[in-house]
Amino acid sequence: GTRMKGIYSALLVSFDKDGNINEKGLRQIVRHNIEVNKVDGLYVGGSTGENFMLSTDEKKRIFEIAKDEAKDEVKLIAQVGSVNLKEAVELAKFATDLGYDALSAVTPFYYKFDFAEIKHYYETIINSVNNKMIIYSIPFLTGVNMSLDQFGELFENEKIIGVKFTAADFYLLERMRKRFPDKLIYAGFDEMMLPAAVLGVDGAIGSTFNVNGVRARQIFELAQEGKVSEALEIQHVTNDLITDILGNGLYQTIKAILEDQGVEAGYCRKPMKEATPEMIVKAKEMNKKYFQ
Ligand code: HMN
Repeated sequence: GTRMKGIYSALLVSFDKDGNINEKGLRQIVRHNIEVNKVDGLYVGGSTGENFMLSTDEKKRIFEIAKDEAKDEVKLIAQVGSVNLKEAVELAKFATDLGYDALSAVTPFYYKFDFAEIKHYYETIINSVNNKMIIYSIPFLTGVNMSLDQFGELFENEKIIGVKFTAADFYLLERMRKRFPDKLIYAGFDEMMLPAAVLGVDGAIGSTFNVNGVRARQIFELAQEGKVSEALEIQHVTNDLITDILGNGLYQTIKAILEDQGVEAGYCRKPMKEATPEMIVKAKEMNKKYFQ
């Protein structure tokens, strides 16, 4: 478990204007994360990867390209979760065969699955492969809120090694940290990284690290050293950036900033909209303000 700690970019995927994977651009995003953002790992196939709008073959192709480009330079987590459980199992096997260090799966969404169903979903995926599982909890998008006891029940399975906690419930986060000291907890909201780090998370997984990975690491490491006010200064700058990004369109803006830095980050997949000229102008201003 400990070797999986650290800062992970939730990997963006480059698409061309027609919504096809741009392999060259995807490889550039991987390289940029390793060389410029200096991340410890990549979280592939998450929300940021526009994963839930893709076909099974496209998801596999992205796992292949990311692994082929990153090799063993950084840790790789494959998000394989899907409401189609058979697809999730297929992707889990595929990513495991490629050599991914761990799997992650979003809580099954859309239908109101009860906890027994959620538990069956995780057990089915992880028992089909020789790999480890990180629960992906993101209640604001899935509507699934699990309790401390329910996390505890899932964590009884030794192969379920942690959780990506994309929530603002710091009470629950503190309770989890105390009760599961040996499980990996990753913070999922970049704008709340400092309080999560103070509560002792093991790492963070975020979309904005694709451009802001260096500041993210500073916040995390300063917090771990107990230098909270120094970390807060960097969180303030980071949150000025995140506020600007969220106000302009999350993934479109991060991609446009990367484009301005010479990385072919491309378009978003429909139904996500294309960045307007105004959005691109604002992204360029952000690149100038925060990265030059
Ligand atoms: C993923 O699955 O791609 C990410 O790990 C999700 C990550 O938690 C991001 N959440 C979403 O995009 C919904 C955050 O990095 C988020 O984008 C950021 O904190 C800005 O709100």
